Amino acid sequence: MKKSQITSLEEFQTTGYFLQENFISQAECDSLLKLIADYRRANSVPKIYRNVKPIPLSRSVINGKIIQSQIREVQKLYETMNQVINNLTNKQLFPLQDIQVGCNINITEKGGTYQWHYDRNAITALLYLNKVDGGEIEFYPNYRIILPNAKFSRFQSVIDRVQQLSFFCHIFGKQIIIKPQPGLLLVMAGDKCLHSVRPVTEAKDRINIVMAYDLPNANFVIKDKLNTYLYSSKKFDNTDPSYIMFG
Ligand SMILES: O=C(O)CCC(=O)C(=O)O
Ligand SMILES: [Fe+2]
Repeated sequence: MKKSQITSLEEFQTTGYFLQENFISQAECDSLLKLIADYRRANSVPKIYRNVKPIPLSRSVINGKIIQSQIREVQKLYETMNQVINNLTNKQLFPLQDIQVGCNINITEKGGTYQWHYDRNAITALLYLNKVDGGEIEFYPNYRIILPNAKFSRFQSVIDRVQQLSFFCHIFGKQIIIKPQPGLLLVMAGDKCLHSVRPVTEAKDRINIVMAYDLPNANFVIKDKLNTYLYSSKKFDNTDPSYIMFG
């Protein structure tokens, strides 16, 4: 292992996240932004709005199936990033089996936000392609009290709800706020790190690529409900899609 790799691994293991500025160059960001703009000129991109408190989910998304078949450069990036993630975590992780979810392009317009949540998967890499006013990601690394083998259970949902109360975060969490900038890479343990996106305050879209990795046998029992919630404009009942709720 290279020395820089060991340093990054230690940093990731102690802090629960990893940041690298200029992971890709401005020119590479521009070329990815152009591909995304070309796609958007020819296709409509669904906007997902879920009126949850205190921060709604309000963003448009190009899902992984489209990326795989039509935006090949982004798909290649998802695949090459896998090695970076494995070096950083010292684990053998893989792209998600659920292609729709594995790699996404999030487009957040003025006023848009992303609700407080944990990701379903173990490791998430966020690559920011541009700079906007507002739109900071706010997160609490390695914050979640996670139930072994019961990450999607009703009991886990109770723990998560308590931990998401703002006074709880302020007392027990370490708050990190990161402004998007072109080429910035943020890697986090997505299922342990509580995170949200603050409102974009200028009339320009915030654009980033979200890449998810996990063990090959990772099983997301909440998959169907959560996918409807995150990717379709269908109405959704009140139960939280991140958990299995009986009765
Ligand atoms: O856009 C971001 O900075 C975070 C997005 C996110 O958390 C997600 O898509 O799961
Ligand atoms: Fe997330």
